Amino acid sequence: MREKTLLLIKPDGVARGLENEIFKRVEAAGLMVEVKQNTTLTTAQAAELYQPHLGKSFYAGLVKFITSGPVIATIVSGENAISRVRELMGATDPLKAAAGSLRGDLREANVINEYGVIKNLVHGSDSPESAAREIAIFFK
Ligand code: IDP
Ligand code: MG
Repeated sequence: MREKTLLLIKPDGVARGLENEIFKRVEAAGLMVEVKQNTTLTTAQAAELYQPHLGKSFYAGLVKFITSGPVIATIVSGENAISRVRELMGATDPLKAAAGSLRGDLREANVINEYGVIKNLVHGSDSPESAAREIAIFFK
């Protein structure tokens, strides 16, 4: 099924200048980066993005980190784009992410940041419902 998903390059990915490498890998996988938006999240946008994590011990850190600097929000489309972007990203913990995945190949030595949050470069929607909700945070 042809799908759209939100792929967001987080502040650590932008600060390290990894956007071209990330987009190259997405396109090499046959997916299309339809639109890109350079932005910095407001606290309200961060709260919406991370609404499923409300109540977790690392929630406050998540919001602080994602609003701490510029990000690039994109809509990626293609056949099974949601699961394929998740595969390209790799596991949440970069130390467990497979070789060949973005998080595995591009990880830093220290994977926890000053907010107590796992630094893993990218966010990708995890279901069709999340994709619709998350795309709407950035694209009207
Ligand atoms: P995902 O990004 O692979 O979908 P989620 O479980 O949705 O992972 O978590 C959202 C983000 O929260 C992760 O990308 C990571 O930055 C952070 N995170 C997840 N679990 C932990 C944790 O146990 N400690 C600190 N940060 C975490
Ligand atoms: Mg998630």
